[in-house]
Amino acid sequence: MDLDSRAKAILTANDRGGYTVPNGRVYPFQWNWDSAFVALGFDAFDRERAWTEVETLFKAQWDDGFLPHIVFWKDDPGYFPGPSVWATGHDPVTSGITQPPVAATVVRKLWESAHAAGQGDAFRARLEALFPKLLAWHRWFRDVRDPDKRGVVVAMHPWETGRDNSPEWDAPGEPIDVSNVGDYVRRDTSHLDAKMRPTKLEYDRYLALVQWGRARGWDHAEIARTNPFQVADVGMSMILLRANRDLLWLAEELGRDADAAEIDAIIATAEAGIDWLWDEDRHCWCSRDRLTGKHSGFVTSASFLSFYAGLHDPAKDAGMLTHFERIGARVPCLMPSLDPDDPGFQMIRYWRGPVWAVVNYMIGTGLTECGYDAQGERVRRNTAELMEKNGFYEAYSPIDGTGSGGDDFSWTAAIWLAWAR
Ligand code: 9YW
Repeated sequence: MDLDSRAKAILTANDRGGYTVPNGRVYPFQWNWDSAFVALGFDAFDRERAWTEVETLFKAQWDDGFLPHIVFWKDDPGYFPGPSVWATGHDPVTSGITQPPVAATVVRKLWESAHAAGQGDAFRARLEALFPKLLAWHRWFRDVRDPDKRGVVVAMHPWETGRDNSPEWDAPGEPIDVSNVGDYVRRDTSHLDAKMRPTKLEYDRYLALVQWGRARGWDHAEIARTNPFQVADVGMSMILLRANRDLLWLAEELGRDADAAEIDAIIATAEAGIDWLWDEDRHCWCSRDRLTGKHSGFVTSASFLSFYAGLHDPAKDAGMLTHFERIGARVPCLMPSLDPDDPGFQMIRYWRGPVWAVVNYMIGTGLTECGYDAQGERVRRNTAELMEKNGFYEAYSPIDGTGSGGDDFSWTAAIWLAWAR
């Protein structure tokens, strides 16, 4: 079977009727940012189904605008922690944390593609229905995830960042008390080699934070005030800035002037404040602990999302392009999730080395939009090569292309269809 057909077959097989699981065995529920990227893949062959993917995700939105990172439409024993551990009491049952807000950017793409195909009229009502939901989620970020009004996203859990066990969370995670976590049985390491997965200490911290939120009834404002882990994540911050630019574009498209002015103000706050994430010593964008003020000092794949965020600063761009060239000379396949010159770099352990196709899509798109065509094309080509050689894995080694995590992975197949091929 050719790669296009294989990618479509993966999305079709992982479709559970209105939503798509990232991988049937390892991740048997609907994940937030996975679904948004999956919609881009469906859009290459089934426009109707693409819109439904996003609409189903937003059916799980809470009244305050919060959009959960997992929706447990149907229970499944294959994943831990499941709905009873989160105990959010929401219907449908969801987790209590969010994930990187790529949805507005995806919805703009879906809309542009419908429009270009002459189907603008047919999809306009669906865009009009989604718009206020996207805006409500973005307001939620502004109101409960940016306490210092810097225009960044302060993550309350490593899982919230989507880059679960990045070393960026090691030092900020130290104050998390894991002494009362209790016994639990992980499911991930029964599906996958433990060498690929987070360590026991990391999992204890994840669970301690889930227990913290649950003990506070998932009151997001209270959690934001008291949580022992509060990190301004460079990835989410760049992604949200980009998403707000796309939401502004949509507001203008729909003639929603008051909303456009409000989104404009959110963008202005970010443009004025996001420099807080620039680490002058490392000459790099990186995450920063809100509680200690310390920069992580790690060059990660998320560092390269400043282009996608539409930031233009000649000195900072030059700094990032220098890192790009250095890393590009060290590994055949960009973009490793951690700098290969870092002593903690590992070829297959989650978010400490492997390449994720979705992050590459954002990095490559951003570089190309900013006029760095050769760099953007290198990222796209490397992404395609990984899939051509090894199929549609969750992630890949930047050194030899070995697949890691689950195979037949939805968002990887989607990125092939939407961009890499
Ligand atoms: C986990 C589904 C999710 C992604 C995350 C990724 C991983 C879940 O898989 O997290 O339990 O490890 O880190 O970004 O949404 O693909």
